[in-house]
Amino acid sequence: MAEPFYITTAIAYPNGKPHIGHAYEAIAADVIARFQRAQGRDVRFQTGTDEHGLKMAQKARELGMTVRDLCDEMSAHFQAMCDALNISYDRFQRTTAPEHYTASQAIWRAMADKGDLYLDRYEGWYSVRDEAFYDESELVEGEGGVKLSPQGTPVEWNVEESWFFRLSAYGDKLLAYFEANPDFIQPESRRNEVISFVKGGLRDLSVSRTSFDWGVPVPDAPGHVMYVWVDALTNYITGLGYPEKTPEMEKWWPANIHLIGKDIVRFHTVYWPAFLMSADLPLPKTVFGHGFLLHRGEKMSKSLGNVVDPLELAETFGVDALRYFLMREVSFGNDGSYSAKAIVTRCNAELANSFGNLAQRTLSLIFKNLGGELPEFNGNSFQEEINLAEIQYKELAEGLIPLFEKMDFSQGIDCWMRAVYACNQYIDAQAPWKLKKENPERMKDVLAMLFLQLRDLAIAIAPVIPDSANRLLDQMGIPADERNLGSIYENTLDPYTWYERLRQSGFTLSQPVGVFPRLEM
Ligand code: ME8
Repeated sequence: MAEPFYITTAIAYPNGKPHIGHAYEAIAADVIARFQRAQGRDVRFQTGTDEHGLKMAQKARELGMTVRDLCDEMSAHFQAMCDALNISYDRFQRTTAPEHYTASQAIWRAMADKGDLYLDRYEGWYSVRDEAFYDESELVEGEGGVKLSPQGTPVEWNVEESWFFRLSAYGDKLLAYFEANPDFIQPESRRNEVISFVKGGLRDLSVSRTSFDWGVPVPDAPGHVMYVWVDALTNYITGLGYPEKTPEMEKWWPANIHLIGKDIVRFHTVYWPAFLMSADLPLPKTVFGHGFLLHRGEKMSKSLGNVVDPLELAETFGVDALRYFLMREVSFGNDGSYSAKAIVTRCNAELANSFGNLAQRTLSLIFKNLGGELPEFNGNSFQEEINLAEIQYKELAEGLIPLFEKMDFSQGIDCWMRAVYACNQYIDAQAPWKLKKENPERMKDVLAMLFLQLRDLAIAIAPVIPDSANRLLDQMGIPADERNLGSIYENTLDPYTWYERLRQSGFTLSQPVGVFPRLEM
């Protein structure tokens, strides 16, 4: 039975259209999901929208719409973005869905039954933009002495009756959990930040609001809606049928990865685990806080209005070019910068000129010189082939695959590029176009060797650029059920079986069609 692997993204606030930061997170999660599927795991991938809270209510008022209409309109844009970017999600969870009210109220009741909720008065600072409460000591001073949150957003003094969650009781349990599970918070730098935050002492958390009503009603407490983060975090189990003990809950929970941005690590590694402990539910295995995409060194956000439309970028340069660039250029976990020029330069150099050119040269030569018939493979008899096979194994099986498993995508793609370069060096050195006259038997060996390597290169990069890689593999006649990463190991041990099977099946190449167009500025 394939090992289950459950991955989630953060659910975005649909108070505007998605920006490139949202696209980045969805793409990264999709690369992980596709990579894990190609490793033979049974993957469930959930994303969605976070539709409650003051921020949504205020935005709707500003636009003169009902909140529900705003949610419906904007949530559809997020789902459309996922579809346009080829995001292979299994479920899109909206927090205004009826089943989500059931799940949120159930976790609330479980925390209440534990004795972790009590009624008191909240007095303190709140940032609507972050939907977060802050301690006086965390605030920073902005221009003209105004108080700002540590994220640089405005805060307001808030006084209201509120339910509190006994977060203070969970500090030691959380620290013990972090200690026992060193992979829980990634990357390492975020782990250290969280540990020192918890060590500094946790205060009880205000978890209900009475000053507005756009939220999940608190059970048995008229006038109170849940603090938006309580219901938002619960989305990860709503989709599995919580509170019922469903087969989905049994199979997929706890999640393998919550993929989120660095600004919301505290919510996922302190609040959420404490809620789960309180409700007697197991904790997710990993929370990975990725970095921010910066546009000319500036943070992008809907609220600041310097938003880049990811769909425009995808339309201009192609979905796979955008996906490749983001995973290649940004060291995963760190911040990264994007520009149109950088996308064009990177994709032209690596996809069009290196990999695309290798594929086009190899397949065209087989098509033109051999009528599209795959040549018999007698390779591995020459040192050149042995060397190339060794490089490929090192860069893909021992390079890209373990690096992608660790979510080190840029280094993994670096290995892949070295494997591509090695093939290009091989084709240049062997010059099969000359061998046609000089030594046609040798030409066949070289082209067969290149065909073998091309298959592995395409399978290895498919999680990043699924559409282009699959179009190439389609042209090469590689059956869909053979496009898994395990076949890269098998190929090295036994390159003949699949190749002979394909040859014997009578497959012939058609005129190859390039899949990596050169991009223009
Ligand atoms: O935080 N670069 O929603 P959100 C990279 N609803 N990632 C970015 C980014 C950028 N410039 N800007 C935002 C929320 N993100 C909550 C989440 S989860 C239970 C609730 C990331 O719409 C951000 O870090 O503000 C987060 O992971 C996601 O986009 C949604 O952000």
